[in-house]
Amino acid sequence: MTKQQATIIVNGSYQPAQVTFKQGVPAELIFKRISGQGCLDQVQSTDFNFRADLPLNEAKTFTIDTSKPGEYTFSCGMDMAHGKVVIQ
Ligand SMILES: [Cu+2]
Repeated sequence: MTKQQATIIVNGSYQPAQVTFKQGVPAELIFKRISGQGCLDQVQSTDFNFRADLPLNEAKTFTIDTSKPGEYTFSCGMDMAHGKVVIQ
């Protein structure tokens, strides 16, 4: 079974703001912040239990549990900008 990956560019917003993974296939969600725009220097998800700084121009990778289908959210550190992970 291959690994799936999705990269989200953080550039004042999440681009894209929604990614989709297949259920049951190991997944990595990668954030790369390329500008100081907005308040997106931290990313967090209570659904996936992560919170981390996003250093400028560095890829930050999170392993995602894809065992349960559904819609999961992440946001900036202040919960103002939002994104979604769909597992199906
Ligand atoms: Cu924010």
